[in-house]
Amino acid sequence: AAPVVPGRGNTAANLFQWTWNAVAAECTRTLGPNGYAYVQVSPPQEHVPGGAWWTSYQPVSYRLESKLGTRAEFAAMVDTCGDAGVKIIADTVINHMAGADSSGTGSGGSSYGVDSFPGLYGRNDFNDCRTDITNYGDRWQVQNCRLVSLQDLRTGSDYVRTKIADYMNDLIGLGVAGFRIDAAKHIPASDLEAIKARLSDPSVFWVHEVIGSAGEPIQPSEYLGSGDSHEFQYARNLAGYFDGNIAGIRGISNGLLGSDRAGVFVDNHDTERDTHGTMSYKWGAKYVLGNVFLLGYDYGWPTVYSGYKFTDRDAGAPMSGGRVQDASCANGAVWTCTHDWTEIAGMVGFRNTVGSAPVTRWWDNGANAIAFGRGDRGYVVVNNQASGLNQTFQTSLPAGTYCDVVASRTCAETITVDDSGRFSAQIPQYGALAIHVGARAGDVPTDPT
Ligand code: AAO
Repeated sequence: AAPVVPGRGNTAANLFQWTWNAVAAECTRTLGPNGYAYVQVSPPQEHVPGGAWWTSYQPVSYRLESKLGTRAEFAAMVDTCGDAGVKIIADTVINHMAGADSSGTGSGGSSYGVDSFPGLYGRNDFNDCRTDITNYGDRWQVQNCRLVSLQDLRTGSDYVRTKIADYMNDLIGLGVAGFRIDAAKHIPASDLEAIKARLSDPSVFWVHEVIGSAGEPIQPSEYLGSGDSHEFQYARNLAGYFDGNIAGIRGISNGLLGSDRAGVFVDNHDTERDTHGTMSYKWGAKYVLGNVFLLGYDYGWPTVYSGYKFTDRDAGAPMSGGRVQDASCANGAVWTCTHDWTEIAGMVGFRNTVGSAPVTRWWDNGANAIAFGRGDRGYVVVNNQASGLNQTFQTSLPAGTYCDVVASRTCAETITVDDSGRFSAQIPQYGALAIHVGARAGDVPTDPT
């Protein structure tokens, strides 16, 4: 898991395709106040031109000049977010460069083409296999051939390792605290370990994007030598429970990575678009409940995904003049702003308060409603039913009047826990409730200003 920041936990928000200026503003406006410890940003390096979101995943050079902002803007974002208590995790694309199907001028003015990244990489810096991966059952092919025609870097070479380490060291020098390693499955684990050893801070946090899939030879567990791995099966399991019934959701992590090594999310930018059997914002109320569970339960290191609305899989965020327009949560027609939904912001605070307290006092109705405590620190109820739930719950909480942090930010709804730790509540259909010792009536302002 990403290192815990005292008083703030380690929850991350992933602001997909947000510009550096917009991320900076959001750190101050919502991410810091909501209690996030990290924000994952889209790849910052120079990339191929075009309006699709995925140009971010075709590097042209390691200059920090992109549709998301300039180097100076990136540096300013790191500082502004740092002041708000939020550290940066950079999505880094180091498996490959641009696709072999295009050539031209990148977002920072560098020219590029097949085997040609002047001053950086030439033909010898790419693997000899020059065809596309067709069989994920073939380890050699997955790690030596091209992922969707992307020119595959020879990460076994000293020179390529140095260039990648230089890039990551540049980001560390700017204050970046962690990295998502894109397409890690396509790089031998030993190459990644060798690259990490060259960093100015070899203990910096890494999480590998390795889409675990039954029957494939390369699995997320193989990468634990250089960091954590994302656990895609968690997201698939989560969707399966919420689509069916959640009474058995305590088994969600059976057979998965250990909790301390698993990066978990309800969705990410790939899974919300491609067929992965996961939830997305298009699921509505169940998606909110999935996020409540993600943040309330004690498995894995959670990242809340926040992107933009789309119908066309390839469509990028709105652009003007070669740059993505600054995201704004006021523009709800475009940006989902999941990270600032009342329920989710409330659960980030919940997670920060309960910390590592174990799951206790489990309750379920054998169908589609569950509840559990986190030691004597908090209690959550999730009702995945099309009807309301009226129930009395036994908690380990001290008696008192608590704010339902899912219902409001202003303690507009309270829950009274009696001397024996019980409370009764009515939870709406497809609704949730969460209380914790960090938000009792009187603790939080009831006036939003
Ligand atoms: C674009 C165009 C291409 C063009 C290329 C070059 O779309 O037509 O050839 O440019 O000009 C993103 C986009 C791509 C885009 C690319 C470059 O998604 O559309 O290509 O940028 O601009 C594999 C990798 C995984 C990768 C994923 C997309 O293993 O690393 O494909 N994700 C990352 C990023 C992603 C990005 C890249 C990598 C490239 O997050 O956004 O691509 O930088 C199975 C395998 C997986 C495999 C998937 C998809 O997964 O196990 O390893 O992921 O297939 O091929 C169930 C199954 C599971 C299956 C999954 C998905 O969950 O259990 O096994 O479904 O089907």
